[in-house]
Amino acid sequence: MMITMHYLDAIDSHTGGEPTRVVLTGFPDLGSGPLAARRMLLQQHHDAFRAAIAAEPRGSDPLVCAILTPPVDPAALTGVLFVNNVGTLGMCGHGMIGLVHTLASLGRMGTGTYRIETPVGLVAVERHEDGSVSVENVESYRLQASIPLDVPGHGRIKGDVAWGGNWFFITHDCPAPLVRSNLGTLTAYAANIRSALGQAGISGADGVEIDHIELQSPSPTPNLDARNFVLCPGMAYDRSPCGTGTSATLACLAEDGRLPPGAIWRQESFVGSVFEASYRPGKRGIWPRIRGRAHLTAHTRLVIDPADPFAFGIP
Ligand code: PYC
Repeated sequence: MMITMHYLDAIDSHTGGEPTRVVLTGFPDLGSGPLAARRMLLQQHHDAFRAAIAAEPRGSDPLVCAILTPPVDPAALTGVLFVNNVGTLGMCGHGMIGLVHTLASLGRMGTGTYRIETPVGLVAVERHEDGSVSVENVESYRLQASIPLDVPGHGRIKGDVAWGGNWFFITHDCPAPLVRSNLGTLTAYAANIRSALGQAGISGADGVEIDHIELQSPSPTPNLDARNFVLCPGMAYDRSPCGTGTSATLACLAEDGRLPPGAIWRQESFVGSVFEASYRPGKRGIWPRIRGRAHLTAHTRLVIDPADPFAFGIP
């Protein structure tokens, strides 16, 4: 139980409109075990701190926080755990771009290639001369292709189950154009898909819940390959084109023979921001590479006041 004010230093940024908060100091110690174990430790013992930094009133629904933790492999620059308003993430593409931009702004990295540990594997990042960042994500693959799903109110749809560092259900069956005026309709539809997946017992590998739903459509913008709408686990939509969702999409495109290795895929987000993506073949699937750009928005000192009834979020 805290009896004095607690402070955490953080830097906020956004990547294609999607916010990231890099927590530099003040988060409870997560030990020195493998990052997957530290993720579990966080879930089991420090969930209140997660809510304090990521959820309202200090955070917001779309915000992803990047908690720095020492790497296991000394060759890696750092370890990172990503959390949001409702829990933890395996990986986060927009968040990784925000993290690299933030560390560069602090002088902790220059241009060139670095490795960063996540609970789902090692990620290679490259900061380019122009300030953009490439992320070579964890190996991504499609688990199930074109599976039918009955969605109440919509009938039978089809979609792919794919891994891009998080689990995705990706469908081209959209109830309305992917434009902002349809936000309510798209959110309700994607939420229905998520419940229908649960009810039908459709999951990622090892029974892990599919907690990200990606709607894909052609982009109305010339020279862009597709536009998406990604519903994140906490019911917010991703303002960025979603790095892990784009990775999962690439895995499906590769398997369908629709995108050759090395070719550029320009993925547009729901708000019009763009990631450039490509891949090299892997053993099980593909190794995706996502390029985007982040911008700083704040240097913040978060305060947790023990007298605040909402110090650890709004229950
Ligand atoms: O960019 O991978 C991503 C992501 C996941 C959730 C929000 N953004």
